[in-house]
Amino acid sequence: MVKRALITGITGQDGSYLAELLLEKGYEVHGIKRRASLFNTQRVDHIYQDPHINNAHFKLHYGDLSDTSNLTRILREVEPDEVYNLGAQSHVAVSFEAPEYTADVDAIGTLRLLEAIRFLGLERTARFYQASTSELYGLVQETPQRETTPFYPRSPYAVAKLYAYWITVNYREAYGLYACNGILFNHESPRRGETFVTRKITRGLSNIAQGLESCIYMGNIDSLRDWGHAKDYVRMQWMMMQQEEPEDFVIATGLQYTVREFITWSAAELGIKLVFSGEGVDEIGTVCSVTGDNAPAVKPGDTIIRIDPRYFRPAEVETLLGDAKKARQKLGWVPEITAQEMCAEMIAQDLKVAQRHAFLKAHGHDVPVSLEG
Ligand code: NDP
Ligand code: GDR
Repeated sequence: MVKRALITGITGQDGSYLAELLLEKGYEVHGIKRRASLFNTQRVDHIYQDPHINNAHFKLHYGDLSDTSNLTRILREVEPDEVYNLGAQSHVAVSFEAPEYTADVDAIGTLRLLEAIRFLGLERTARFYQASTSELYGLVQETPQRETTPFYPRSPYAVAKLYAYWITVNYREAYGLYACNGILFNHESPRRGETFVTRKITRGLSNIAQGLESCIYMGNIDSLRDWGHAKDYVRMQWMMMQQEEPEDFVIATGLQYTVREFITWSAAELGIKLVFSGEGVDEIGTVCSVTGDNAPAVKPGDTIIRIDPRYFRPAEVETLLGDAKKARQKLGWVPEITAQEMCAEMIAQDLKVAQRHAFLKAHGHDVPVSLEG
C-alpha cells in the first residue's frame, strides 16, 4: 500500500525538502498551498507532477490554516496516513507586528487541523507531526535545552507555538492520536526565506560582492543560535512519525554561533575579510582585504555591515543551544551537514543569482534587491 502524506506549509523551506524525501520513499504527497496573486510554488516546482498523467504522486490543494471547512474537506479527500503541520506565520519579528494573525494561524490553525482529524474519525489511522520550535525556550531556563527544559516564550510567535505544542500533547493524551512535537532549533538552507538572518546575510553579501548593493543593515548580531541544515531536520521529522509510540524530540546540532560569526564565514566564502569596530548601534563591519574573483565590486575600507535599531526585537531570544541526545539515542539521528558547510552552500547559490542579476543590470534590466526583514 502506498502511504499518503498531507503537508501544510509545503511551499515553505521545510515543506519542500520533506516533500522530496517522502516522494523518494514512495509516498503519495499532498500539500496545502495558499492562493496568492503571484506564483508561490518555486520551492516545489521541480517535483511538480502533471495531474493529467495517471498515477501522479504529488498533488497541491488550495487551502489555509485559518479555514476550518477547507481543512476538513482536504483531510476527508486525502485521508492521509501522516499529517505534517509545517504551515505557519514563521517569522518571529513579523509576529510582533501581526500578533493576532500569528495566533490564529500558528495556534488555532493547529487546533483546527487536530479537530478536523477527530471530527472525521481519522484519529486512529492518521499520524500527526507538529512543527514546534526552540523559540519555546525563549528566555532560557537551562543550557543546553532539552525536552524537559521549561518553556519561556518571548514573542507572539513563540506564545502561539506554545499553544500548538500543548494542544498536540493534549490530543495525544485525550484521544489516543499518534501526535508528536519536533522541537526544532534553527535550520537553514539555500531555500531559507530571504528575511531570516542567515539568508539575509548570504544574499545581501552576494549582492554587495556583485555591486548590486553597498551595505546590509542588521539587528542584534551578538545573538547566539544553534544552526542546522533543513535537509537533516526533515529526515528527523519523518523518523519521529515511524515510531511505535509518539514522543516529542529536540532536534539540534549542539553547537552555537553568533550572527556576527555567520557574517564572517559568509564574507570569507566570497574572499572578503571583515573587521568589526564600534559598539552597539554604532558597530560597523568594514572590509579589510579582498581575494579571488567573487567580489569584484568590493574594496578594502568599504563599510558593508551597519546596525539598524529597527531590526532589534521588542523582546529578544539571546541564546539557544539544543541537546538532541534523545533523538540520537532513540532514533539514531545525527546531523550530517555543519553550519559552515551550509553557509558555503548558501553563498554558492546566492552568488550565482547575484552574478546573473549583475549581468542583467549591466544590460539595462531591473533586478530585485530588497532586504527588508
Ligand atoms: P517557511 O516560512 O519557509 O514556510 C512556512 C509555510 O507555511 C509556507 O508554505 C507558507 O506559505 C505556509 N503558511 C503561512 N501561513 C499560512 C496559512 N495561513 N495557512 C496555510 N499555510 C500557511 O517556514 P519553514 O519551512 O522554515 O518552517 C516550517 C515550520 O517549522 C513552521 O511552522 C515554522 O514555524 C517551524 N519551525 C521552523 C524552524 C526553522 O528554523 N526553519 C525551526 C523550528 C520550527 P507561503 O509559501 O504561501 O508563504
Ligand atoms: P529566529 O530566526 O528568530 O531565531 O526564528 P531569524 O533568522 O529571524 O533570527 C535569528 C537571530 O538573528 C537576529 N538578527 C536578525 N534577524 C533577522 N531576521 N534580521 C536581521 O536583520 C537580524 N539581525 C540580527 C535575531 O534578532 C535573532 O536573534 C527562526 C524561525 O525560523 C522560526 O520560525 C523558528 O521557530 C526559529 O528560528 C527556531
